[in-house]
Amino acid sequence: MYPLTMQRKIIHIDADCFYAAIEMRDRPELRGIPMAVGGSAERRGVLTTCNYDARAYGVRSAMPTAHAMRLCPQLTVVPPQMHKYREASQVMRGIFAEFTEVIEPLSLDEAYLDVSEITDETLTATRIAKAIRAQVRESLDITVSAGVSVNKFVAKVASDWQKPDGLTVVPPDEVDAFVAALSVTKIPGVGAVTADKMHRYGLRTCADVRGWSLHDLRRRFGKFGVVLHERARGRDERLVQPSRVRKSVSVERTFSEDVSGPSEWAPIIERLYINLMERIEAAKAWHAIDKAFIKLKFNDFTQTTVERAGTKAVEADYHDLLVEGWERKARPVRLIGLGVRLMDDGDQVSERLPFSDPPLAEH
Ligand code: TTP
Ligand code: MG
Repeated sequence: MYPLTMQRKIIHIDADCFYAAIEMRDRPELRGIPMAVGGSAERRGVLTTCNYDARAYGVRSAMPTAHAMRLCPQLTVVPPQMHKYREASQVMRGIFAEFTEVIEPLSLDEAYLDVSEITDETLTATRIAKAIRAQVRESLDITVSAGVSVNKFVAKVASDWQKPDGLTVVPPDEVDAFVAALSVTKIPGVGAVTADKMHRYGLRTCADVRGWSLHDLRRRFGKFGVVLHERARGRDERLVQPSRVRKSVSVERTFSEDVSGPSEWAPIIERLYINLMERIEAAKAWHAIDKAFIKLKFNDFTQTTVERAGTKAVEADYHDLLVEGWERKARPVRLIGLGVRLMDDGDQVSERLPFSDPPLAEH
């Protein structure tokens, strides 16, 4: 059996006061003053969002505009321009797609990314998050906050941690302590009613929840008790579900020191092959395998790929393909990738493929 102690790397991205940020970008006179996007008070309008200056007055999303005006009489309210927000959202998704195919958008301004597949030593999840933040700022002139951790729950809490314009990384060995101290209200699904109930039982932090057995949590909170039991321990197995069909599954590894060639790489290939099998299994993509492919980057930074159709991705194929690719240059290698291309017809592949369970930590 393959070891299943795989570590995932999940990034959650959420733009800061998204609609308001776009309006401030386009109308500089709105910057630095409390402003909101929404319907007018006279027409019993509601706010979609507001900038952080307005939040200082207690103004919030979904608040009736009339109420917001009482909290902050100088509030400037502008009407929404959805086409602009949709366009900005497209640009953001294009930036995410430069890094991974495994993107699950949650709304126009929010998405999960699974970057576990990227095992390049120079491109850690934290670097990817930094690069995304910088590119969004550059292309759109707005800020996004990002959270990086081992699962969706912790990544999402982390992206909110230092909003606006924040980056919070919770590495694997800090998840336990980070979650222990969290208020239960940070657990998605704990709204005002559940929070009140939990507080009545003395459950304020995730550490408090850990003191309860699964049995007791289920008894008091029903099915949601199972979620509470998991989240309180920083666990969340939910996959990042790409909205687009995957076209390939692959693993790759960059070396800190170049590998001279086939005579040296057998153990590396073996390990990568196991990772690839795990990926395919996690993506439930066995039936859709169409081709096997390899990728090599040489120490002169040129890159080559070799494909073989009509294979079910057996290990011997990869050895052949790697040798074929290597002989094109016969130079030391700085990156090796193994993958499969997937057919885009067939019942299951045309659905959203759940992806991706994590690789063995390859460093
Ligand atoms: P959010 O990400 O929830 O809020 P936000 O981006 O405005 O602020 P934050 O910095 O806290 O992330 O929502 C994204 C956009 O969705 C928001 O700009 C406006 C819209 N929206 C509504 O139209 N109605 C709502 O009730 C909420 C919460 C958001
Ligand atoms: Mg947002």
